[in-house]
Formats: sequence, structure tokens, C-alpha cells
Amino acid sequence: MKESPKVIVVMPAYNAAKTLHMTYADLPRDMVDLVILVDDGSSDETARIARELGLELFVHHRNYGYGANQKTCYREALKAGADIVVMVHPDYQYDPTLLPDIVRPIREDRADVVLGSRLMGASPMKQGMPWWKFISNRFLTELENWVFGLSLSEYHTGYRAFSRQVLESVNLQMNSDGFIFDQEIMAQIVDLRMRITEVPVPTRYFAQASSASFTQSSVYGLKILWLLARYILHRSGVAKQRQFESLERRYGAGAAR
Ligand SMILES: Nc1nc2c(ncn2[C@@H]2O[C@H](COP(=O)(O)OP(=O)(O)O)[C@@H](O)[C@H]2O)c(=O)[nH]1
Ligand SMILES: [Mg+2]
Repeated sequence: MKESPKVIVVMPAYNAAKTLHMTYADLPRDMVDLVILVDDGSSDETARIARELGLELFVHHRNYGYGANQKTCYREALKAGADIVVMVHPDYQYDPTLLPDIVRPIREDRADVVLGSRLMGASPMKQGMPWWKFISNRFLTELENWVFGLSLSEYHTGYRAFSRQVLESVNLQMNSDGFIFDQEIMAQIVDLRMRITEVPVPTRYFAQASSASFTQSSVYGLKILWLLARYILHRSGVAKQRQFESLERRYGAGAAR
């Protein structure tokens, strides 16, 4: 890693007008070279506020979804020359002041991907996570750990940092435009044997911080099961999935390492 890597924060935004200001104000600006916000066709003032704050703004002309939003975020961050890309949700759910902790393992070349985990510290339920989200998070995490052969504390966080190499290697375009994107990129990263580290972050739950209903979360859970099934088929060689294969020859099954 370079002496002073270029750190770019990306914010996938959808109706984040009420929380964008707070989120941006808490970012340790001396550590961040650029903040990119992608507005996914919000119906509120998100774009106007982003412009006022002087963020690098990209606007989808309609709502394409959370995954599509991240695709634009990473494309633009790479284009802008990022060495490290940190996703920070503009809904103020994850504490932006912890950015140095999230970036450090990549700067020190101890990791390629860093996840801010809400399940490493104090009880997430005491901090407001609904009990059914907590239980399904635990269950899916154990299942994903088993399939991926890892021992992470959660896969469902939206606070993530990636090295440039990761984002150049995974086949982002083959991923979903919806919320399952977050799990698909993890499966790709695991298949490429990238180094994943976790750092503890507190959980915050309030009206604007979370919109996923019980039904949406259940559908999400089922989509994860389907993803894991496809991953097992891929990994065992029964049915290779292009989605999980690296775009870079250095990584994955064909790599000479
Ligand atoms: N719901 C939704 N969120 C989006 C979309 N595009 C980007 N996002 C952002 O994705 C983040 C996660 O959504 P959220 O409802 O907070 O999910 P949760 O915190 O996991 O319950 C938020 O910061 C949104 O601003 C979209 O199309 N739909
Ligand atoms: Mg949220």
C-alpha cells in the first residue's frame, strides 16, 4: 500500500435528506480525499443537500436499487483514482467518526476488505436492533460462515472498506441491483481468497436508519439461501458460476500463486 493512499468515501443514497448533513459532518475530513454521493432517484432533497455540501454527486434518473447504486459508487470511485473505498450509508446508521478504524487494516496491508461489525461489541438488541433482525442475522451469519469457511460475526453490515484491487477484481456488473448485492460481493471476495477483517462498530436504530420491513427481510433471507446454494455448486465444481470468477487473472481458481 502507498505511503498516503487515496481514500474515497462513497454514499449510496436514497431519500437521505434528513440524515445526510449529520453523516457528512461526522466524517473525519482530514482522512478523506473525496466524498462521492450517488442519489438513486430520491424524491426528497438529497441531491440538493449533497450539492450544497460540495459532494461529488451522481444522480440516477430513477430508483434502480441499492445494488445498482453501489455499482455506480464503485465505478466512480475507481475512476477518481481511489486506493481505498469506504461505503458509508448516508442514513447515519453507522458512526462516520470510526472511519480511521475501518481504513487502518487496509492501510497497514493486513486486509483487503474491512467490515464494521455491529455484533462484536455491546448487545445490538440493547442498542435498538429489532429482535427478529438480530435472530435472522445470527442464523444467516452462522450459515454463511459454514459455507464460506470463515468465522465472521456478521455479513449484513453496510459499513465496509475495500482496497482498489478488490473492486477491480470482482465482477460487480454480474451482481444484483437490489439489497442482495451486499452478500454477492462477499461471496465473490471469499472465492477470490481476499483477506477480510472486522472492526467493532455500534448499532444505531431509529426511524430513518432502517426501512427494511419483516417481509422484505424474509425475502432477503431466502435470496441469501439461494446465493449460498449457487456458491456451493460453484465451489464444488458441479456448476461453475461466472459471477464468482475474478476479472483479474491473479485471483481465484486459475491464479498462479
Ligand atoms: N431502501 C433503499 N435504500 C437505498 C436504495 N439505494 C440506496 N439506498 C441506501 O441504502 C442504505 C440501506 O438502506 P436501509 O433502508 O437503511 O437498510 P437497513 O439499514 O439495512 O435496514 C440507505 O443508506 C439508503 O440510503 C434503494 O433503492 N432503496
Ligand atoms: Mg440503514
